[in-house]
Amino acid sequence: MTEVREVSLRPIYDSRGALTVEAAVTTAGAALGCAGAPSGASTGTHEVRAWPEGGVPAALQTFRESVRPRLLGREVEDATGWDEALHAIDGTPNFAHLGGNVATALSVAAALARAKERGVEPWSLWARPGVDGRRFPAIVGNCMNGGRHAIGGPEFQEFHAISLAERPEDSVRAAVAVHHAIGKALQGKFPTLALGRGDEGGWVAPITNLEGLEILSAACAQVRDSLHLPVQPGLDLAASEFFRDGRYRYRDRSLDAAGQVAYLTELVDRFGLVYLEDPFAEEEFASFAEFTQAVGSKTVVVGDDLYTTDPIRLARGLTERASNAILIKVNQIGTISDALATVDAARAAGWKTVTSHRSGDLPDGWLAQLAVATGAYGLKCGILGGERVAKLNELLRLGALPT
Ligand code: 2PG
Ligand code: MG
Repeated sequence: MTEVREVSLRPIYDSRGALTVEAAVTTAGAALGCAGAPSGASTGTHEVRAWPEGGVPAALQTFRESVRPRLLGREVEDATGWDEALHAIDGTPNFAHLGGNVATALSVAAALARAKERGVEPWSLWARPGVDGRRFPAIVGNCMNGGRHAIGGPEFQEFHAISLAERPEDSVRAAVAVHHAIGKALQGKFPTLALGRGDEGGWVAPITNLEGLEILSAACAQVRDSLHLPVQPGLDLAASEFFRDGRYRYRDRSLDAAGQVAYLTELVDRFGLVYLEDPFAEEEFASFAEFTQAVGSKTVVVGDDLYTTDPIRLARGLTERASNAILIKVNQIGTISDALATVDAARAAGWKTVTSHRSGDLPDGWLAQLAVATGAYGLKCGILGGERVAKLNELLRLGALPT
């Protein structure tokens, strides 16, 4: 029995300079767990409310007045009880009173304090049945940014290196090498242009979707040849962002649902895409299902805005066979316990899970722990930039632990 002696919340800034919060939980045994809440730009409609009315200042006030007093003295070992208390204190179905980001920071901070108290790695507290901590996820590494994460880039939001080597030291090396190779390719293509990087640390350049795919697949091929490591191209389209009045609106074309299915099926074959996230808008379960039927045997089809880590939306996806994988973002649903319940439902159906950062994130490593704990297919955390590399470095640390 170890009780929570102190719990605090303070304002901090995320990688985009947006105000967010960091929670700190201290146990009676002086174990301290700290976690900040990340935040999205291309958020799904069905995510829990990130902040209450009044934003971060209101969230801090609510915490001081009505949350902290009800958390002090709780048993830190009772993970489920802690997360249930957050729901009970909030009293709404979507964390509208506390803010889902406050709940996320408090849920993760308590888990990290629990791990410290026990002297174990956090993954072992979150481990799903059959997970032993020695299987590591692929890196789903953002190399080029577009959409809402980059001004002047392509419509597709994220161009990924899917780095599939078994050992983190290999998968991270290959992902970083693809990022570097893309930088060189872009410098060659635009010798006089000042190139930039987007919200998730991927390159931004004035290129089309197809040019982006050509550069990405060439960089992956180059790294496969030089390092002899498995790395393949993938995409997060975040298609809700360019879906209006029933059509996917690109600069050079406008496609209905059937057109989008045909277009993406062709891209999968042409570029050997092994990963496609949110290829359709967030309510388009039928299009997802049609596409998964067509390419699901060779490609990981992932729902992000489609599911928002919500077990009810996942259940619909399972019934309709809308995809074969789900993205897991803790702050889409609010607590670690809720996220793990969704992971369990996906795993029970044989679906893959991908543990994901947000476009506004923090230099914390716990996401890598969660990916390992849940036997995730992928850790989606970007590649370069302090808040991205922090997660890769945590994975490297876990990979280097003695067996
Ligand atoms: C996504 C995420 C992270 P955001 O769409 O998958 O890459 O972006 O955090 O802006 O929702
Ligand atoms: Mg996404």
